[in-house]
Amino acid sequence: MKQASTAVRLPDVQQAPGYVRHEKLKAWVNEIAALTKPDNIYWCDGSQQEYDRLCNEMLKTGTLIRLNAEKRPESFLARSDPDDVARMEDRTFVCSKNKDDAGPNNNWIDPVEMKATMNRLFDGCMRGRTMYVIPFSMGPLGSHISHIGVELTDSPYVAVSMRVMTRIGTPVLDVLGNDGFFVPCVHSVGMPLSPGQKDVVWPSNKAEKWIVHFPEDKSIWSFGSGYGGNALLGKKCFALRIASIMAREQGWLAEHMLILGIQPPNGEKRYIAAAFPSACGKTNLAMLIPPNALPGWKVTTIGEDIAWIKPGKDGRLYAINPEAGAFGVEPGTSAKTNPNCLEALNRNVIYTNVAMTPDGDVWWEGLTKTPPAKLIDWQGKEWTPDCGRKAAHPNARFTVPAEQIPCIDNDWENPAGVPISAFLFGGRRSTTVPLVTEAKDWVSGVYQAATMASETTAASTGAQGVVRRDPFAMLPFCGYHFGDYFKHWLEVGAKLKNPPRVFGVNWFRLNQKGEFLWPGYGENMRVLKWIVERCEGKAGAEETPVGHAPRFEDIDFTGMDISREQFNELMSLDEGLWKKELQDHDTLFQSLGTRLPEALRDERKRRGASFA
Ligand code: TSX
Ligand code: MN
Repeated sequence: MKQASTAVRLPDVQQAPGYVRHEKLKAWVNEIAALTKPDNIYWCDGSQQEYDRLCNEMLKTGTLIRLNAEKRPESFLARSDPDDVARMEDRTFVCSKNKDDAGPNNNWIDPVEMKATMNRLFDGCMRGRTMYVIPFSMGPLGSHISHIGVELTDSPYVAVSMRVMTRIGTPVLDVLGNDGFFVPCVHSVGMPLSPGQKDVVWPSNKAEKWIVHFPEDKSIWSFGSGYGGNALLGKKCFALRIASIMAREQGWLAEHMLILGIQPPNGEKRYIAAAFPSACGKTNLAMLIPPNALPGWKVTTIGEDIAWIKPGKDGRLYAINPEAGAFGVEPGTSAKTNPNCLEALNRNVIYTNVAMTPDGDVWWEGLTKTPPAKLIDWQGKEWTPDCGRKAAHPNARFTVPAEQIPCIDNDWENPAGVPISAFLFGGRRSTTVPLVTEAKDWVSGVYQAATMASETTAASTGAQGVVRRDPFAMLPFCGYHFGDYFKHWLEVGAKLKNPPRVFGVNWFRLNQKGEFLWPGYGENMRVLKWIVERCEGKAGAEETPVGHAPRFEDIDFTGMDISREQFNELMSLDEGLWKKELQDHDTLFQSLGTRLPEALRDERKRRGASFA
């Protein structure tokens, strides 16, 4: 990045604290300060006192509102600018030297041009504000699977959110040492203040928003947005886009996956990693409560969004959750859909864009069947059930420490990671795709994951039932060409002694009347049980053109009302629909050109032949 044209002598308050020994880090912080020209630089130590102080400052400016101390102790509400409410995929760029390396799955601009743009935008963009220096670890401190980043941001909301979502502060600098590797992350809301100018509660830049990744530098620049994945750069930008690039270079996997533990009544505990596109209830699956009819089965959570997975010396895969908190969607979260999550949310939560009750509690669509008679909506306006507007924004979020999840796994911070027995790939499909299948081998599993898709919901896009391919649920998150990514998956699997088994699931199949054929939620435990027993060689299956599938008698339906006929409908393969499905796979594969691995082209041929 641009060097300060003249040596800038910073006032003493802006010097790095004495305990910072990493010269490259100090030089980079000074370089970015010289470019962005903040009034102050503040190095975060990560302490509770610091968190409390920053929250108190935001209470004064109105960025945060304190919630009812009895009902939601130590919890806050933030209301974002109505134009800054979600990740912006069309403003997200991967700027590799070679355009083809970014692939058709990423927006690309030449890195030289993009760096000029960044230097223009960031010049003086922090005037009137404090620049927070946030050293953070993705993954448990010191784990051989973890990596360190440093985010520079002019948003105190980002600083406190990063403390919940990652491990931050001086312990991270200790691990970093004098010359450790870190991913440099620069973030600005893009709204400098002139002397005397009054701030707004949610500063952002209306005209320009950029979320930019430089694969060769492993650096991240984000401008103009203060929301979620645009601004908390450890999450989607680092832990998925940049990490996926690092993982390919270093022989591991950075995936958009939940990790859950399954403890059978009298058996070995197993860990499963599962990828789902949005609107499939990933957080609900990560915190699933098994039905009473399956006594002794227990589910625990390692993570609900991202998994970093590394081959171990024993030829198995070991996974960590790189995050320390959850940043999840509120609408739809209830005592019915996810009691564990709801319990996690009763203290120490930063709520963003939910509605507030007259007594300072929170509410969102789906929390209760009947909405409260009066609310303040996510934009701070008075709301009544008949007013015709949503009370909470559909993308309203909670930010909560992972340790508050009641079913969090004892090993969720184990630096060695947990061994993965199976991968699950899911999607929301009203037709075509059966409840569950097992791929016959690793290549077939990679094919299944590469061709996975989900139907849009009216809530997510306004359009109902449009099938979108979302390979590995990584479409917005893979930092390089999807063809190379599939090849990397094939190569990682080929080196394993005992690769995890690969399963496909679909909780969302409908009958002719448009009703769900499968009850979902806790009842999904029956599918998980079959999966665990397959891993142990105990459960039966039949061969089908799309993999091994359970027969009615292979799944434990104790205490559940489902007939053989209903099950067969749920599992049925329609030849006409599958021929169309396979053509859709061709369209995806053609878009990847010569970088599509030959093994997947061959698998496509095999599948075509098996339906003929
Ligand atoms: O999260 C869901 N899961 C996974 C749970 C572990 N949802 C919610 C998706 C939106 C985020 C589901 N919705 C699931 C599911 O398994 N299944 C369905 C579909 C469904 C919806 C309502 C019913 C049944 C299925 N209701 C009744 O049967 C009464
Ligand atoms: Mn996600």
